[in-house]
Amino acid sequence: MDGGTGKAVKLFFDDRQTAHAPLRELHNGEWVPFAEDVERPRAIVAALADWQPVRDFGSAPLLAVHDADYLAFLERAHHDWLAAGRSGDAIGYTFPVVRRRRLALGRIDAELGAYSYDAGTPIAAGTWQSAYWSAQAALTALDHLATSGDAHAFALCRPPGHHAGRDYMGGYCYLNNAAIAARAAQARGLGPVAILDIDYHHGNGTQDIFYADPDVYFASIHADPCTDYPFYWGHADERGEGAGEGANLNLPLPRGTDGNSYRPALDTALAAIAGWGASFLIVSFGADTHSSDPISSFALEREDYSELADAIAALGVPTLVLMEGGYAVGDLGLNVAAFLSGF
Ligand code: OKP
Ligand code: ZN
Repeated sequence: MDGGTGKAVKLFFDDRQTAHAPLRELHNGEWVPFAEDVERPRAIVAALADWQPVRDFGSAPLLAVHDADYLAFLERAHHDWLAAGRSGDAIGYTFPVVRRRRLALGRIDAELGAYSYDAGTPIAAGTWQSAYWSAQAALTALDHLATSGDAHAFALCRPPGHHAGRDYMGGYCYLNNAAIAARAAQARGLGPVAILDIDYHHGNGTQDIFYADPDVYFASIHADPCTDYPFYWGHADERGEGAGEGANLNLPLPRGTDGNSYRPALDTALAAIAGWGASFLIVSFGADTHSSDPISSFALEREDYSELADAIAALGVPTLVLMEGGYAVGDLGLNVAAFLSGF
């Protein structure tokens, strides 16, 4: 705990996270400018002072979550795309649905489909570099918590991570930063670890990674997947499986949810996390719950964010905050600052 000293939460970001700059994405049947734009991290960096350097913890912590063949694919995909005579961003268009075999196929288009579940996650020249340093930012912030005695830290993860699974990308996500940090926290003896996902969208990748795992609790508050991306995950009856049964909590909320109607869900999630006995918390924070978000439909306001953070901090466990979504670039910096001010 901070002990009421009021010192600011340490912030972690690396400029190589801006190398990732896809041009466009397929959205509701149209090509539109890529919403997960480099202006997002720039706006957050500009709104807050005193950023800390990111250290390189190598690929071992990534391999604790992701398959080696998937990581190798991410690293070479854009090169293979160019080698196939293409230009621009690598993007798939054929996916191995429904229940097709896992085949080792060489053609880049087949690989792009096999390692993703949507067409909203292009791979540009700088994608691997940015995804790698985004994960390292999370690991550096975790290391800070493990060694400093501080109770809270923030990694400006970008690209985000919560839609990425063990062997797939999706929803602007390539490496699951929260899962990578959770495994690293366990390895440092900081567990039991809980992940609280308060992005507008369900964190399907994080859910999948820990679905049968009794040692990481996952709670997510998000737009009802009956109406919103990612549709096929995030329903309230998904409670984990096998040994992980009961360690997954989905709290879907309707479009239009504002701060007042969001708060009971947060209290439910926090009570569940406390009851489960978490001693370390990772927050997947999305500011796309804000009323001004261009791709989302909740109605939280800036002042709600400091109250959410205040409630989370009241759990009294060390907490690593990781950035996920938030696309209202004009409001984003101040919304993130408001959230962090609540700790
Ligand atoms: C990422 B995060 C494709 C349409 C689907 C994906 C939304 C991903 C949100 N263009 N959009 O959770 O904020
Ligand atoms: Zn989101």
